[in-house]
Amino acid sequence: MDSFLNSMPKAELHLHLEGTLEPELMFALAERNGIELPYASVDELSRAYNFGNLQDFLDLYYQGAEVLQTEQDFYDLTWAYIERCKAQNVIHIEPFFDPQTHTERSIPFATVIRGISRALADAESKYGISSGLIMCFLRHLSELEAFNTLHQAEPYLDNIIGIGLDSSEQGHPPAKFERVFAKARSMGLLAVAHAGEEGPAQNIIDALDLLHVDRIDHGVRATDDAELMQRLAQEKMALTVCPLSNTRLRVFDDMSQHNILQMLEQGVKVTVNSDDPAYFGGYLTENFIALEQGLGMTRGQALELARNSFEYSFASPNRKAEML
Ligand code: ES4
Ligand code: ZN
Repeated sequence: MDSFLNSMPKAELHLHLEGTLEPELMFALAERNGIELPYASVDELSRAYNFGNLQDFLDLYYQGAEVLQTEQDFYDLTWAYIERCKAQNVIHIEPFFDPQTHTERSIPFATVIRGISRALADAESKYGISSGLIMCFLRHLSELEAFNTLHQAEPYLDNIIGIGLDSSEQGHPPAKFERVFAKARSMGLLAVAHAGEEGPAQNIIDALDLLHVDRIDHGVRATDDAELMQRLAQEKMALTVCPLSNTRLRVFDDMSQHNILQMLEQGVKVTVNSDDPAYFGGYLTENFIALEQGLGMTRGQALELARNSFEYSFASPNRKAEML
């Protein structure tokens, strides 16, 4: 463990709470809820985490989430992640959750958001970890289902700072969600979207122009389009990049080929994030270590990446000033 990278204060801006479900907790919750998992052991489950692409991963990720049933399950999931943050000096987080993964199997929206929100409140009061929760729409589902989800969130708008868009990028471009994003923004919510992970640079442009997002999640395909790179730098549009995710899902064959430092040096406001750490082999510190080992990231670059995570967070001006 690299102690400089671990003790460096940092923020996490791209993290799926369902993606923090460690195999051990998955087994414990399955037992608690009387669910039979299709794996005999933690080892056998971990060995299945060998993905050829995004869809391979998503299939396992949605299956794993089925063990989450009660408000306490969502609390325990979130709290286990908070303990990881505490251990890695992650002082501000903006986690995602996917309500539709749960409401589709008849778990009430309230159960999900209450469990998560209670853990985030405890993170603030016990550890001083600040947060802003982001609700993602699953892009493989319909526009109408996204509108229904937004409607279900209305009683909980104080618990949510923004909306996001995740799941299968291929075949589900940003345009499909233009109207629901406009509605959410009119309600005062911020907006982010996964774009340019597996899909083309045009999806990044459309997320900016059609969804009017405040940040882009992933966005690594931006380097295919020189004009877009200039625009991102000019507009100080942050990208929440996830190095270990990208190599595990074969977006890049090897960390030595990752373009995050190239983007940083071209003035694009990139940040480092862990995406689905229980599935991709590490939390925030491990992502920074992978950049040091695979790309020769310097301490100066690490500090700049961490600084970007505070600067381009959705934290209040006062909290930002405290962190920077
Ligand atoms: C995701 Cl890596 C990734 N991409 C798209 N959607 C997701 N949901 C959870 N992880
Ligand atoms: Zn993601």
